[in-house]
Amino acid sequence: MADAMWLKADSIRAALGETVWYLEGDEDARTIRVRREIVEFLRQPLTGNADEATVLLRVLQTVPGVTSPQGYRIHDISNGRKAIDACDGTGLLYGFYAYVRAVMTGTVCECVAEPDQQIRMIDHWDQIDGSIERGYAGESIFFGRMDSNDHSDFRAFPERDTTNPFRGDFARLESYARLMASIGINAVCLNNVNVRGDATRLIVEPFLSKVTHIADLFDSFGIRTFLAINFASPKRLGGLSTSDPCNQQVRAWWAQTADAIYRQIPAFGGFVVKADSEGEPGPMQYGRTHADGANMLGEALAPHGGIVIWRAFVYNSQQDWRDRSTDRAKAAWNNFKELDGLFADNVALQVKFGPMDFQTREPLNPLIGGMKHTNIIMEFEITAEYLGHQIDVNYVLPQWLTMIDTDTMIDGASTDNDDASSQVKSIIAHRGPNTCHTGFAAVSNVGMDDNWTGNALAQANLYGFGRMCWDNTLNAETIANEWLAQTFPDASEKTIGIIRNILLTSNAVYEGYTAPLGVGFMVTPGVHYGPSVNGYEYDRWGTYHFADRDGVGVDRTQATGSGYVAQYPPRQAAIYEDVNSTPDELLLFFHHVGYEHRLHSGKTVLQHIYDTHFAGPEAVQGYIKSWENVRGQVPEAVFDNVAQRLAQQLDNAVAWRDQVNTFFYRMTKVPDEHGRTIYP
Ligand code: GCW
Repeated sequence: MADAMWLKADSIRAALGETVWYLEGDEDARTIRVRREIVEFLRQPLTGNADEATVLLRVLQTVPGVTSPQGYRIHDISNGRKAIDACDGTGLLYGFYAYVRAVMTGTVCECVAEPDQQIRMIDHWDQIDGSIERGYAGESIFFGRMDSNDHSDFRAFPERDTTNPFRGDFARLESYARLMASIGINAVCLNNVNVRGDATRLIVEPFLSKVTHIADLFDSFGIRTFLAINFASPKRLGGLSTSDPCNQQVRAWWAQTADAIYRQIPAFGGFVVKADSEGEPGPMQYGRTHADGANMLGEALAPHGGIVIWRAFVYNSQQDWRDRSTDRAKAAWNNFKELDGLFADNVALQVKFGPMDFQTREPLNPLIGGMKHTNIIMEFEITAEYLGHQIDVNYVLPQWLTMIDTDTMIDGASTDNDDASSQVKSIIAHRGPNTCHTGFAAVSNVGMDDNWTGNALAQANLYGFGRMCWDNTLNAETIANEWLAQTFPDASEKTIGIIRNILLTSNAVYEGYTAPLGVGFMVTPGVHYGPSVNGYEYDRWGTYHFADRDGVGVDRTQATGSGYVAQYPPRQAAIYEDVNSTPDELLLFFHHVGYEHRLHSGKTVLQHIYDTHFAGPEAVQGYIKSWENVRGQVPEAVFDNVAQRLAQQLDNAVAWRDQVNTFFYRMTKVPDEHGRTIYP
């Protein structure tokens, strides 16, 4: 039986006490869902008489302060009785979960709430064989055989039924949809953006009918279902001789395909597209632009209100390390900047937060802020591809929140970092041509594992992503506290404090013992777990650190380097151009410096590397010790799971420490100032 994550019906019921609910509103899918949540999920009394109720849920024509169908107001009416009011069933649903959260976290108060980001999306990289690209928590919750999750090697089922790749575990999917709706997620893409083989057929029958069942369920939770598509579908599925986006037959094929999808799934969200990227087909094969490709799909979806989410993760993945003229970091800008303003209103460009690829530390992708006339969705990765595979504990909210608070410094905005108008979160929410089609998306970290996320503590990132999308002002500690209170409702303050401390320090610890100072990619190639300092150094992916006996880092300045810095607005570019004003944590991303170079911290680069790599395993040992103190305080399965992962994490941190320290010691022959062991 899968753990309920942060919504535990028994605990919620106990906390709600003698609540009697009353529900008034049109019987749309969301209102019906609220009714079912009360009656079936919480098993609480629902009365037909408003006077008998202690909590009233009402869909009203107007609600003071509420302007969006997603918004709600919670307020006292009389004698401790509460009302949750909304103008739409969707807002009512969010208000219901907000009320539950408030009760569980002891924060019930009067409030009016509306989401800060319009699109709050989870992207699954799930494959129809049940495996998940970059998944670390078992098989897909959507695809695969009902009984297959015990086998990590899906190839053990050569006879898998390819006519029905769906797992069909609707109890699991309902729990998942509930969890997502409770944190405000309103869009989910079911399948991997690398759409290969039979996955291409998800948009047509017979698979489409199966998608319909999932989409209907999700719709009742206010979640729109998206599918990732293969750009070459007209050729591969439609039997056409081309997939050229300017070809009339191709356009007609997409229009008919969209019509057929919407006949089945009126609330279908649209398509997610990875095109001309890492070997996937796209419009450039036909000499067309990304805008041609995206707009052609936009045209097919527009009559139905659907949107195209076009990914900006496009770069030359066949680079030659000998060629120093190319810099992968420049690729997204070079591919997309000139298309700004050319995308249709119902197209959003999905841009990874950094210019490379979800590393532990990257600067902001300059397209965010740089694309002024394009709807932008900022992409995060909850699944811990480069962040420890949900083996190493890594609560990443502190870093995500720093990113969305970053001042893009566009449009000559003041140097005041609080200038909301040029902050990332504000740019995304307010600057696209159609702000309904902007927001945040993140790659899912869930699977069929009992605890959903491999490491139970990794649930906090999923929870935190949703909360961050809804309310851009929350801080990492508040989010952690919310998650802890709901996930461990019976734990003592001391236990909560221990886990909170692990969570809040974990991201810095992980960053510290992996690739230093923003240089990135010292991971084992392919799997991306564990150290391999030179693993990607001579590879084709454009991921180099250029360490030699004198120094390390990538010169991306205009003066002497790749010129990437010039993609930023002048004020930001000036900061990164100068080695002295570049923040320490990004130093090696922007500059190639000597090992003796002094950081703002006062340490040399080399000593910093030694120190953070010695500190990593020590911190993990500290986690292991303090985790011992929560034995008996959290469910045994959680205790064992985290204890086992921490032991693995220690091995990993030690491997990183020794390989990275030895690498730099061999380069420099300079010992650690504190005489700690570095293997020669
Ligand atoms: O970093 C890469 C990942 C791929 C992923 C790709 C992408 C889905 O290693 O696994 O493919 O990013 O974002 O498209």
